[in-house]
Amino acid sequence: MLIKNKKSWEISENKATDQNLYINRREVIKSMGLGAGVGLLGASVFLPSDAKAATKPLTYIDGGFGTTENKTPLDIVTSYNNFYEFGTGKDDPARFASSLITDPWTIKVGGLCENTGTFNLEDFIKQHELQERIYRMRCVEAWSMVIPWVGIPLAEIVEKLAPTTDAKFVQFETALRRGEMRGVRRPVLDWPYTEALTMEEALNPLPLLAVGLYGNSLMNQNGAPMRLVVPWKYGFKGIKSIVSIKFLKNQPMTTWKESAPREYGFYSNVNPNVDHPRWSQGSERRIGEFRRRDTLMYNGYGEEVAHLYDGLDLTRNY
Ligand SMILES: Nc1nc2c(c(=O)[nH]1)N[C@H]1C(S)=C(S)[C@@H](COP(=O)(O)O)O[C@H]1N2
Ligand SMILES: [Mo]
Repeated sequence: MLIKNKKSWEISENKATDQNLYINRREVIKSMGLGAGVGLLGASVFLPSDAKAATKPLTYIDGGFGTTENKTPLDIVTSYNNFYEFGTGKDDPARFASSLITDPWTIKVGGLCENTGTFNLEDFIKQHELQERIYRMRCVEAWSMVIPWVGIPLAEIVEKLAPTTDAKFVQFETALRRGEMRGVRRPVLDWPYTEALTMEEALNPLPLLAVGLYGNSLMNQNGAPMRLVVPWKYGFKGIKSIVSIKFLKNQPMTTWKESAPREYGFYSNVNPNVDHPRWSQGSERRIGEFRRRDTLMYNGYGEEVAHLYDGLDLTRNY
């Protein structure tokens, strides 16, 4: 007991030191006026060396989803984010998410499955081999990136947890820590952020529980220590900093659908033919490129997932 306490104290002390170092380096960069060349989007200043300093290298295999497209540079992936728990500005997560304590981290597994319980993240991960998957990510706001994720196929984890035959949906929940997440002090969304997939979607080979990107563990702004990536759906389905996984019989409410049901549906598959009520979904701005790109049906992953939606009316926003 005593040893355990001492250990966790040591960890937080180390973390605090890292954070200060990290902030100081950013201040130095700012004061040197080096920001302009990096701040392509006017987002906060971030150099790849900063990003590396706060993460650790991972061991992984090639997950078989390469790309000929240009990957979005690391400094953009880690500085232009949506993570409303830390504020609604694109640069808020990079500025404020370091306050989230991600070690130790536990995941609660519940609902209709055999292996319910509360697991340490390391125990959860160590039974699996990490894979790199390079996926397009299309935000519902009509911008996109190409990101080399490192993680575990969700299907592998679902199979390990052994859902019962009654389980038709899997629901995820983000941490809710008022002291560590400055954005949750305002009722911007109905916290905690939740998302869900049908069991069929969860068992498809594409969805990834990501623990890293560009070969290193995730930074907090990208959803450390573990977040979902569902490349054929709008980015908001990719819930960050997951603390709970639950198997359900009925379709649960999800955060963005609850917030604006006429604008965001449960499925939210990328579909260039169904516009958002306030903007077109026909094209997108690939961050870092000059010309807009056409948005692809299912974000280009139709071969893998179109069969999941046979019989669904694709002219509607679900
Ligand atoms: N908990 C939580 N998860 C979230 C969000 C959020 O605000 N809170 N934003 C979503 C949205 S809208 C997008 S586009 C992606 C962005 O992921 P990235 O910042 O790692 O690129 O995260 C998604 N996951
Ligand atoms: Mo998004």
